[in-house]
Amino acid sequence: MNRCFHFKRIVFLLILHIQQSRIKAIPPPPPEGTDCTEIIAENPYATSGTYMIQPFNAPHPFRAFCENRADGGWTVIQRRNGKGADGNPVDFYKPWTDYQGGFGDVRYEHWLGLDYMHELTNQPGKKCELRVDMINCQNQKGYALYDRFRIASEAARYSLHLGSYRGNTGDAFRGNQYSGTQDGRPFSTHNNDNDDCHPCFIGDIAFNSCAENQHSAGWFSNCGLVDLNGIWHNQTDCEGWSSAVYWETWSSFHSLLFTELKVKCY
Ligand SMILES: [Ca+2]
Repeated sequence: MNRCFHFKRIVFLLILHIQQSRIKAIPPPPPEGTDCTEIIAENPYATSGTYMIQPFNAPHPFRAFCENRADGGWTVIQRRNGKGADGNPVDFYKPWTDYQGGFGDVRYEHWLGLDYMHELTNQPGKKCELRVDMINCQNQKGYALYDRFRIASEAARYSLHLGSYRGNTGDAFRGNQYSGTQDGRPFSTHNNDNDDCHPCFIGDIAFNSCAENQHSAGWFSNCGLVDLNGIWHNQTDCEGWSSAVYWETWSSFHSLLFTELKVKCY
């Protein structure tokens, strides 16, 4: 009886092994375009949703959320709304490698990844525009547009490069004389500090890292007026947090309920 059981177990493990090798052997789906702008341009009636994209010169295709707007197709690179794939807010206080490779589900709250943002915004012969959509704690909608947007390579620590601004929320990326501009700044996380604080002060409190101080990550100067990767807060509890989702030329005291960063490349 023991031998029979042993034999059945071997057969079971063999079947499991064959099934697992079949699962492993399935290749990733092929790319449907170089980016969402191209996919929507070729099929103007395509629905907003997830697509496989592979920018020119990118080594692998990857999944992204494409938004089909009246003004074209946009590749979403960040979304905050307090709803991850499991219905709970996604933790954005993450280390450098997580920001490089991305986290969250592109259908929900997520960060696409600095490597993908670099590939997307450095395609030969294409220029990219950045759009930031926001909803504040009073349910008002705001937006900011930058006519050129580029994320530099890992060697340049993914620095942010922006063209001219238009919109109804103010040019928070360029900040003011006290905050410094985030345009041209390298990216910082709590374990990779490239900001302009050595140290910075709030009152008489000194700190060296904006990412650590604000439980966030971003293209910090000292520290700047944009902090879209801080802790998300709901509408009943959005006021007065030091770590929150801020676009400070529009909403500096109330955390934003929604943000979406997206790019159109053409
Ligand atoms: Ca620093």
